[in-house]
Amino acid sequence: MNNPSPTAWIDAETFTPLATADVVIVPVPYEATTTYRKGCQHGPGAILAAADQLEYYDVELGQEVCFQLGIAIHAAIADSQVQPDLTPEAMVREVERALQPLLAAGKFVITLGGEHGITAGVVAAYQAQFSEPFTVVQIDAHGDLRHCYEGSIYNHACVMRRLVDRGIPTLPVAIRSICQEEADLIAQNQIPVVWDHERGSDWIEAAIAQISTEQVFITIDLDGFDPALIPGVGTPQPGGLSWQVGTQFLKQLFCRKTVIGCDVMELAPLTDSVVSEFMAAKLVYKLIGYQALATGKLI
Ligand SMILES: [Mn+2]
Repeated sequence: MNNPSPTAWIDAETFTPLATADVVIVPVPYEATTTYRKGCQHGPGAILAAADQLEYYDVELGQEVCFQLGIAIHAAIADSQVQPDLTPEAMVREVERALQPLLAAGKFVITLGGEHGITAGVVAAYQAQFSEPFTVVQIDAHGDLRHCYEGSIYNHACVMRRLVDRGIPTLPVAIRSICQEEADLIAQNQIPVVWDHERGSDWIEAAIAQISTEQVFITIDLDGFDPALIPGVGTPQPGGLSWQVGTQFLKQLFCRKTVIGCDVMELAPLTDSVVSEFMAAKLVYKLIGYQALATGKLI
């Protein structure tokens, strides 16, 4: 049995060893190109600290998810505090290199950011490992489809463009802030955007029907959720997913598609509120629970 620590489902010191873990959490506390409120380099640490306060028992799944599979915490990579001069381009390569052996070993990896630009390296590692095509489902307030922003093609505002340029199918969800260049690209490439203002009662069904591949990678920019729920993001936007609807969508994705991995990005903790990191930690636990449900690991 790969039981986690009895005192915390997500404790870096007493956790399941990497070799026997089913799920590996990879913290990437990297921040260089964020443009408004800074602080996402502190996101992974805040999520892990908040996770320590969660109940093991998932009320929706009706069991202690963390005892049904082994969860390991990887050492932080591309840490801005350790490597303050690491360029975004070098970071993307470092993330890709670090994830590859984990994916080759069959681990289910959840990457924690850090700025959304990290996803370019994350997805490159999945491309190297998985020969079958996959769709990147993006929960985000912003399109992130600019070719270049503030002089860098690795800016967090460009991350989805990097994936589109590589021919990866994408499904952006809860989008409510783009520029003209992005609107033109969406029209030209016929990217099936689930606009936040157009989400009706049956949007989850319609969204999943737009996914043409069996395999899916999920990238979550936390600003895709309602900023009333997660105010601790760098560039908040009104609107977005509620907790119930967001988790329902994720559950459907896990149960109806083959989710090959996830990342949770852009948490920039506030100094006077722990709501954002607590919600992010619970979201990570839901991702683990849904993966366990979809792969038959729950009792
Ligand atoms: Mn984003």
